[in-house]
Amino acid sequence: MLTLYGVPPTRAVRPIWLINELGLDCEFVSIFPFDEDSTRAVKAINPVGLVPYLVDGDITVSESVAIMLHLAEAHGGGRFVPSDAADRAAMNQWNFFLVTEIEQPLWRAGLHQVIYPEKERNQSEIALAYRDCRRFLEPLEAHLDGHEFLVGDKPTVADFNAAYTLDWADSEDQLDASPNCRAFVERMYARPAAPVRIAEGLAYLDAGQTAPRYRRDIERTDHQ
Ligand SMILES: N[C@@H](CCC(=O)N[C@@H](CS)C(=O)NCC(=O)O)C(=O)O
Repeated sequence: MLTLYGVPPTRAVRPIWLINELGLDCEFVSIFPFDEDSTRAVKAINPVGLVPYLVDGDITVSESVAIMLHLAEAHGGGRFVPSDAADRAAMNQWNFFLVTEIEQPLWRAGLHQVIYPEKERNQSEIALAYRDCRRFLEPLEAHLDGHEFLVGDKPTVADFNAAYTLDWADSEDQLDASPNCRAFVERMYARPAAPVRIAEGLAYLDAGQTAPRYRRDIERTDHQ
């Protein structure tokens, strides 16, 4: 039995997407460390003190992309992780690139926008972080020119990671000069198993609700 701690639209979306795609049975525990009590609760579950966090029998995994890789490798039956060594290296290259060069500047901007105490926030840090993010969107934009997926002709873990990370960039208005990245996000989120997008998930959180796992749940609700 799988248990995933975390809540959309945080980085928990990455493993949720894999769980949806693979049709895995999983218990979801909504937990979001937004105050001292919930931070303590997260620490009690995961010594690293972060969610998302996966419990898979005796195996526990922290770090959203590591959780995705574990899900695909342990439960994917060969889906989403290429067997070819060169393709696997390319997938891992994109996975690390996405979290270190695209996500980290977005996170840095977010820390100075809303997370740090007001007196510690620095507007110039936000501008620099966005500049760093846009610099590394350029090679991704070029790579996606004519490529449906990041590696080969089938989706890998890197594509789900990229779609979430680029949706984050889009929600921060950083994709205006990256039409290929934007089209990629739209394509990936059109998949039936796609999770909630960041803007939609935030709207749920603002309303004090937990977003559904599937984007199509939202579409169904919208049409009711
Ligand atoms: N690199 C981690 C980052 C996860 C992360 O920062 N999670 C936040 C929630 S969105 C958290 O648990 N924060 C707890 C804290 O900072 O105390 C991942 O990708 O899983």
